[in-house]
Amino acid sequence: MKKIVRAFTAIFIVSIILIIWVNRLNASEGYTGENTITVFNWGDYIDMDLIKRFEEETGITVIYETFDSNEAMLTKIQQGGTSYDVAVPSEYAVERLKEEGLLYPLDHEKLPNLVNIDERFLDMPYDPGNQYSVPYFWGTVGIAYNTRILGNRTFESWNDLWAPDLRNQILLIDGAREVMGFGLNSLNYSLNDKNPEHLYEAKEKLKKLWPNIKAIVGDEMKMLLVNEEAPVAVTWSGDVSEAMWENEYIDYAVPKEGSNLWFDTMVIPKTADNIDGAHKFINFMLDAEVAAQNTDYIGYATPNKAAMELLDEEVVNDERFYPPDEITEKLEVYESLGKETLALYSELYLQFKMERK
Ligand code: SPD
Repeated sequence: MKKIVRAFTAIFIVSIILIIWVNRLNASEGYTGENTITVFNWGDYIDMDLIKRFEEETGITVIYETFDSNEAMLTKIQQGGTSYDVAVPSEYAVERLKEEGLLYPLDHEKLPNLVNIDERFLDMPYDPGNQYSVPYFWGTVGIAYNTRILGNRTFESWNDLWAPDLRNQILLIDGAREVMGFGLNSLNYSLNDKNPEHLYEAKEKLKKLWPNIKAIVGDEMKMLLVNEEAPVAVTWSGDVSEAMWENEYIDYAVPKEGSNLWFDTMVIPKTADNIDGAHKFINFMLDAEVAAQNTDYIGYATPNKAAMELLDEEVVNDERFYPPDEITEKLEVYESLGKETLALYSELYLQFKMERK
């Protein structure tokens, strides 16, 4: 009997030591105790079945929140009220978060699937060595147009949008950088221009576009294009490629004056509670099969080379949405403009929105 009691006591003591050791290990890796992560992404930008699959495979519960602009996302992270473990900023917002010390460096050892990303999209100027970010989707800003309604009409220049016969025919994506950007491009200025006079000139030119603007919209853009609510739209390439699956008359062009080449990325903000869980999530999204399913669902261009091999050739060979280097080289990536200039872009964009007659 004494032997049994001794054996139970030994097992009990070993169990207690193990529990303490595991708890310490978890604490050092950023676990919260509750095994959850909070993911902060653009609206309509993930196949929710993949969230379910991640939860089943890892036992980590995902709390999922969305935003509709980099500026809104930046404000939330700067305020620090919520423990976001993974966020999906675009490149210029990554630079901004880095400048403000609001990102954790990524542990590449925990991201073995990073090898799946095409080298073209690694080590970019906004994040050398991918110290803080890994690419999620990429694309351009351009003009979507409906050939059933508009016939053979083409959109080679941003200035084509100001044509008088397009009255009440145009949708704009609701983004300060996007709208101010094409306003600047239409005047042959850079979409990273910091000269307040040029910015004001762009705003005044955009004001003259109001008679042609039907609405400024967000995630509903795809649905509005599919339903032919308007025959022309300025929006992100991915929205258009997705809309084209459901409406064969939609086409897409990047105007000759130039446009924006953008990259959305996954990062771990300083607000994170579960750094290990965040790495697991990012690595999961980088898996070839997962990224292919996500791309199939979202319709945006994936930077995941291994996933591209699993996708329909027709999709990944479509140069409108997977433009080659000789086209992307002519486009501009948004730069982090600094607090004051970014505030001026937002202020002028707001003024433009309020100037509807
Ligand atoms: N509905 C998801 C939209 C995400 C688009 N991100 C593009 C950002 C370009 N700066």
